[in-house]
Amino acid sequence: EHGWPELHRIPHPPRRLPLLGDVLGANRSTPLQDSLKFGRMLGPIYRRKAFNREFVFVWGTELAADLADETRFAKHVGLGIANLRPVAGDGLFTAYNHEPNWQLAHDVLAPGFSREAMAAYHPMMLAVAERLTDHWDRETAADRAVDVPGDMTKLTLETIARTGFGHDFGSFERDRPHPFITAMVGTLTYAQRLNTVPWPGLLREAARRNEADMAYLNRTVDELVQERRTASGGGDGDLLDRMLETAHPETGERLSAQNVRRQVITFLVAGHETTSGALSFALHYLSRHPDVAARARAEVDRVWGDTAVPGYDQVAKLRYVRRVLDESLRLWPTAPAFAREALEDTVLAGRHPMRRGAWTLVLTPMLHRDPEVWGADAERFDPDRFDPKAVRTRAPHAFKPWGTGARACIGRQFALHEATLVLGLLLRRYELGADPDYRLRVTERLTLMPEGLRLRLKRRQGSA
Ligand code: MNH
Repeated sequence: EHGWPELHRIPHPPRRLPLLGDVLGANRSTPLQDSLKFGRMLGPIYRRKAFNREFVFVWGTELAADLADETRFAKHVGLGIANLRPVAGDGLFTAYNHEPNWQLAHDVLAPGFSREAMAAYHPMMLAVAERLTDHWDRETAADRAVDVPGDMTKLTLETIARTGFGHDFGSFERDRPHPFITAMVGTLTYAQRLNTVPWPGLLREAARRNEADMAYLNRTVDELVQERRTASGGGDGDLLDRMLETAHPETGERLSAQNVRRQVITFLVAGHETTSGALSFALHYLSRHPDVAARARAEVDRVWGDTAVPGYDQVAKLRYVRRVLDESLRLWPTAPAFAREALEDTVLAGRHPMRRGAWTLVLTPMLHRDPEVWGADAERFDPDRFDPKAVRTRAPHAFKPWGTGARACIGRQFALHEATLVLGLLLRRYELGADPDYRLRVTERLTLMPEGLRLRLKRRQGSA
């Protein structure tokens, strides 16, 4: 039961088939980009049918703004996210709103993203960035192009592992991705594929591999926790310390061992995959817009001067670099959708009745291209869309890369600090040369990533 009494008023694709519904002709490996095509064709609210179930999609700004009302709507754990429950259970990202472990873990972990906590992560973020530039210096000296998404994934995995868990995966010392990454990509891809078949039994072979991937993730995490429990010193109040040691300030409750396992997996995955994509898209656009890159680089030179190592406070001062990131997240929000459900019977935007529990998926890449807000040139990359005056005068809730409300991204400041710092360091050190033959292709595994993006770098004169 879909819970939309007037579903017939919501447009759907013209060709519908029994059983298969609207899936035929759809590309199974790019469900999100497929949904964007339907969005362009059908407008700000539409539905698709898959295996006799109706799904409602929304991308109009007015509708998205109404769905942000926390008194009438809340996060819905559905589709791709629900498929991650076997791995991440009631971890922060996949918890149902009513599960007590959500509030408990949220309250215990939120201080891990405070200003003080972030300032303590800063030197570790710098150390990881240095491993990246060492690697890119070597590639560049050998006249090789660099593998942007591959290396951004190494960078962001090492960053969350070090800052959050005091762990080193040694990603930069490996030729192939760490098996943790392979297992993670396996489970994300499997979770996405589950949405493309009428019953999971059709993926028996893939399900077997998924079991093995999940077992590997659990093993890795158990070892990491064991390491900490037997270590003499703690982690100086890092995320793992909080998970293991910190009691809730009011109730005194602690996370159970099983829940810690789920939080560690959640943070290792949520804490790097989307940031890696965001950095990769930003580098793609910087390489394609030399004027933007020059302006951003001039800002870095001006704000950082010749300080060898930028301090914590010098990162947020890179206002234009930050706009480059925002504009990249506008065009390719790397967690490209979030779901909202009605808390009571209500009427969406005064037009679409929803029963309690009915839900819809907000397609952020389309929301971020709504011509009524972003103009007829919404496809164009232009960081000036985020200068303070433009932001002040824009409709609220038109930019939602971090989701919305109580369940919005807890790691937002972490991701922004890390990504701004790294872009600053890279702009200061290299000229970014695009491959003129590269056409942006976006791969999906619930998250988005520019596929096959390589850049040729040149060390800048006098860069330390
Ligand atoms: Mn993050 C939730 C996007 C970086 C940890 N994140 C969300 C949601 C979006 C999102 C969207 C809401 C999903 C939903 O409503 O179903 N997150 C991002 C993006 C980046 C990102 C685009 C980087 C760019 N996220 C990070 C980082 C961390 C992190 C870094 C951790 C260090 N995110 C989370 C967690 C949640 C979340 C945990 C779930 C929060 C909750 O439900 O309480």
